[in-house]
Amino acid sequence: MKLILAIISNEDSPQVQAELAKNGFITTKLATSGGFLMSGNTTIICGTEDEKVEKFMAILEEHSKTRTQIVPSSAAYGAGLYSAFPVEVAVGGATVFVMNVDQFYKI
Ligand code: 2BA
Repeated sequence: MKLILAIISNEDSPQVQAELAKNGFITTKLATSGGFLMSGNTTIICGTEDEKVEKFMAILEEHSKTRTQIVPSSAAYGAGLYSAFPVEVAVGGATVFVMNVDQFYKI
């Protein structure tokens, strides 16, 4: 059995969690924040069978992959960017830890 900790953006969280549930994953969602940007992100905890990790990763690939988005410069201003033109910013992305589980109890 594996324990997966997946840190994803808040924006991707509803879609990722819905898709995981649809595929039979039981998850717990934590409101977290990164130590570097100090902004909110979402950590999903999931205990699952070894053979289902691949499916979990495929769902993350589909729904929280890093991609770029063109935003008006005013939208990027909060991130410390300012330009007279729309700017391209990276959004989404996932940081995933997969750990072996020694014991698992439900009491
Ligand atoms: P990512 O590497 O994609 O990380 C996104 C978020 O995932 C991080 O948010 C953090 O909450 C979590 N995370 C990433 N690696 C981790 C790890 N080894 N252990 C535990 N949690 C981890 P932030 O800390 O706010 O970082 C946001 C983004 O800033 C990072 O994106 C990375 O591109 C950059 N970054 C983070 N630390 C940096 C540093 N010391 N120097 C330069 N850039 C940094």
